[in-house]
Amino acid sequence: ALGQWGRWRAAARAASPHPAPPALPPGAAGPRAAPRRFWGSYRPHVYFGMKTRSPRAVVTGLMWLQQREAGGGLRHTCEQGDGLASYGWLRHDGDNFGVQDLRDRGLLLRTEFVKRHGGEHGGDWSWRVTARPEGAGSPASLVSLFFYVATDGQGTLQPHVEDRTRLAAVSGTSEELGDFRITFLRPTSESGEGSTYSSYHYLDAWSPGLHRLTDVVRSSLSDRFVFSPPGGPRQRFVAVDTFHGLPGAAEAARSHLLLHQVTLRLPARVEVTFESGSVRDRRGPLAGPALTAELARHEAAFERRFEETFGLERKGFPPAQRRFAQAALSNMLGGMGYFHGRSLVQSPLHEHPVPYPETSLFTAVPSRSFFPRGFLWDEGFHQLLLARWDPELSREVIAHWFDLMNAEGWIPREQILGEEALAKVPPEFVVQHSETANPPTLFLALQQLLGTAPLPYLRRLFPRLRAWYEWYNSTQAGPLPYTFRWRGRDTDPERFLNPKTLASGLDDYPRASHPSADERHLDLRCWMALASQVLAEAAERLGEPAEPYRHMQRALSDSELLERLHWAEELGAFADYGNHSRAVGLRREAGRAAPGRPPPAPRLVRVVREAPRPRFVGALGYVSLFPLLLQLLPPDSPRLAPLLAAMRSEKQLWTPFGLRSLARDSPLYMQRNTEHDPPYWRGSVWVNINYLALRALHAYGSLPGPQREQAAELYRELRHNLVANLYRQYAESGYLWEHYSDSSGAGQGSHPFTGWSALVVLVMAEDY
Ligand code: 6A9
Repeated sequence: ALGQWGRWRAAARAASPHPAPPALPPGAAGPRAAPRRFWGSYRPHVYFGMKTRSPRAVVTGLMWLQQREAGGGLRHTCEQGDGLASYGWLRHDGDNFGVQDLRDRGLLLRTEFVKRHGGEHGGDWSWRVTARPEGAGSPASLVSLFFYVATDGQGTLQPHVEDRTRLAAVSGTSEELGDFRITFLRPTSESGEGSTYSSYHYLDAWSPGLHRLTDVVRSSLSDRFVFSPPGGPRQRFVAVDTFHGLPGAAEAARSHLLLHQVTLRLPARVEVTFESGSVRDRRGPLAGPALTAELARHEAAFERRFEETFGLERKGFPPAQRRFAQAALSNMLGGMGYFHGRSLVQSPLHEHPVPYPETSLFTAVPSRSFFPRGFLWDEGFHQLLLARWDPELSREVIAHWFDLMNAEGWIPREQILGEEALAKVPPEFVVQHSETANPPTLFLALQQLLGTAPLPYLRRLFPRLRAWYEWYNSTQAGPLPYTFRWRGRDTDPERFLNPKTLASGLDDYPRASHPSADERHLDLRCWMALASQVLAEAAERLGEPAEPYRHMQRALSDSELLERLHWAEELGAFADYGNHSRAVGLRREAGRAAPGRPPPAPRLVRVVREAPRPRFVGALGYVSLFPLLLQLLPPDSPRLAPLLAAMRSEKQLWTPFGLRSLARDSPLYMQRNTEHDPPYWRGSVWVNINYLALRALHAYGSLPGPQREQAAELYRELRHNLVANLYRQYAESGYLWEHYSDSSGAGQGSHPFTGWSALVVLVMAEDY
């Protein structure tokens, strides 16, 4: 019906930017408008590195190698496979400084940075890396530290080499940095005194891009070197030698890499200074005692600000638990990245995915190792925490996200921007579908920020808020008025026990067994109630018409309508509705052997033992709680009592570690979805939803109503369980995790995961 021209136009809109003026004025992230935030640890996917907030930034980074591992074990990008016992920022203020510990088989590395503002290009900074043996590690072990600087398609670098092998400094210039100089100081003892015998090597090479830096360095290593300190034992070791190009790399060189390798025995300390050419009144290098003093000053300020913001000492948390909370916040701040590139977008009208316009994104990330990139609904949760620490930072991140919007009002869910981000994603996950949503949690963050956000900021943002809201209303509408439906469920129902709903963020959480246009999804409806409320409040602050949003908010929180559409009497809870069978299973089916070949492994296929029909979906879990989670139920709602009972029942959602995602007595509890797909949102404890539950219980526990006591009691117990388990797992495993086992409390999935799991800080602070 659209016709060729209409189809072409619609398809073009999927990959064109929204016409409203950007929420972030041009240049707002740059060195002139925001000099204090120009440089930062904005490379969350590497263990230690910095860059500027510019599209093709010059980057700096660290790699290391324990020489006993003979050529293997070169550490650079955060990889779970490296098996580090722990790593993460312990203190990081998001602006000026950070302190990180990394534990790698007997080696403890502490990485610190401090910035010093001045000039017109983001000022100076210094690094300090302290290496010492720990546990089974021995002082005799030989360690190499590799400090590098690399360009990304613009800028020039000039090596300054001493004694033929020691890269003492790099001078350079780039579009946004002007002239600069990086100096690699000579190693000292751990306390900064004296000097330590070391061997020096350097590499000057060209890489196809930043995503190949590890390969360039690894392929340049040679084991022909001998470490021979005067009077000490000699030891063979590997060092960068000559680079002969990457096998099979036909790509043009884009990245100039200069790398300084220092090889030494532990313990030792190495410092690096970055000095900007436009800083005129420098009082001397930011190194040695001056650096120690600056670090101490920032640490003290951080401690004070942390206590002022979250009050954990006041609340009686012991020092170890406060350090845990500081680490959770700090790794979220230290995990912020600045990304630049183009998404790949598939619209239903396009035959092939098309590249989205070039965009930049300043965002936190869920996990530095496994998902070091932006995720839309994760970000709303991240900003709940960051808005407490630095509301201005939060507003900026939110503006970045809204500027990713296309002409239709859609914001892509997963942001894979630039070659480094792309290198971490398997091809089947790259394409973003322009009819697929993700929970609009940015409204959750905005709800908190609205009251204090400056009006000019809100005014710029508002047209985009409205467009986003309208996009959900028009593209995710359900079959009946005031109902909603996630688009983009898995299309091949035979392959899955229950076709996934990635759009909802709850991936494999059970929905109607047979996806259809007749579904109504409760969680999305509740998100839209929240969105309506935030739109109404924003409109009122700006003097824009708010009544349409208020009307929608009233309709979506109307108890009678909610009951009619979503109360499942047989479940005793709220539920989705759709074409659903209560009896599906996976059956092992032997594959047919081809002549002369061994029989293929049996595979799991779905069997449907009861014909599906339109009905409520019999799954009790996070989705059933949404009217409570988002506080749409009035405190005197008769439905509060059964929901609280389901939460508190150990047969259903209660565990000693938090609320599990799906009731233990639910048919798909802990069921695999395919032979390759273990249960994910089918039992595990997830911190983001537990946070919402605590927030709601806290509210219901303080409002007059028949459930007040019960809610307050649940609140205390749940808060205790969640905090105690996350802390215990952190102390035992060294990490915060993506989700937690409902049977043992053990951390599961990717780690470190200081995205929404870091909301534990707000739970400790009871700041909702
Ligand atoms: C897989 C594999 C190196 C899944 O935290 C991000 C998202 C959440 O938004 C979502 O709710 N995670 C949750 O169900 C992780 C998704 C990762 C998808 C990409 C690529 C990488 O292998």
